[in-house]
Amino acid sequence: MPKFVSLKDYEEYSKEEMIKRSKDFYSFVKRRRTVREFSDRKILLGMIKNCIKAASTAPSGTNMQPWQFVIVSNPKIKKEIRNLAEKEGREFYKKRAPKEWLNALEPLGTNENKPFLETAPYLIVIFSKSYELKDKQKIKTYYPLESTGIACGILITAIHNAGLVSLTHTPSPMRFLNKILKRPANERPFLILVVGYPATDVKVPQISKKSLGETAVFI
Ligand code: IYR
Repeated sequence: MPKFVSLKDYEEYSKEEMIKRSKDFYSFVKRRRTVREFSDRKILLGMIKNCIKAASTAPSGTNMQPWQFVIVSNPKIKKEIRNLAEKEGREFYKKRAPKEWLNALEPLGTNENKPFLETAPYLIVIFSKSYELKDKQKIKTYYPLESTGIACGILITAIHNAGLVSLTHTPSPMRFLNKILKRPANERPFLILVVGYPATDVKVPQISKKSLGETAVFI
C-alpha cells in the first residue's frame, strides 16, 4: 500500500522572485567550466560528502537510486587509475579513435596524458547498476543510465556551488575501475569526476554553448 504525505517542503515564490531566481541560477551555472589542470590543494572531505548527498537526491527510475559513488583520495589508488587510464588513452588516441572523433576533440586540447588523476585531491568514480544484488538475488533497476546521469548533473552543479571545479573523465573502456576499486559485477563504471581547486592560471578552451534557439523549440 503506498503511503502519501503532504509536500511540505515546497516553497512558492512571488513572480518577481521566480524571475530573479531563474536568472540568478543561470548566471551562476554558466560560470562553470570544466578544467583539465588541478591544484593539489587539499579540500575538506565533509564538502565532498555534502555534494554526494545533494547528488543522491536525484530522481531515479522507481526511486531505486541505481548509483554507487566511490570517493578516491588514496594516492596509490589514484596512481593506479592514472596508469590504466593513460594506457587506454594511448590506445584510444594512437589507434582506436576515428579521425572524426579526434577532430571533434581537437579544440579541447585533450590527449592521453592524465596527470590530473593524481594531482586532484579527489576522484569521484560513479558506477551505475542495471540490477541490485541482494542475497545473491538480482533485482532489476529502471532507467539506470538516465538516473545516474541526472545524479551526476546534480553532483557537478553541487561541486560548482561549493566553489570547486571538476572534470568529467571517461577513459574508454572503463571496466578496469571495477578491479582497482573492488566493485561487484552489477556496477558499471559511468564516469570519473575529478574534483579540486583549479591549477594557478589554468587556461580553458575558448568555446561557447549553443543558443536557446538552437537547443530549444517552443510549440
Ligand atoms: N576519453 C578520452 C577522450 C575524450 C572523449 C570525449 I567524448 C571528451 O569530451 C574528452 C575526451 C579522454 O578522456 O581523453
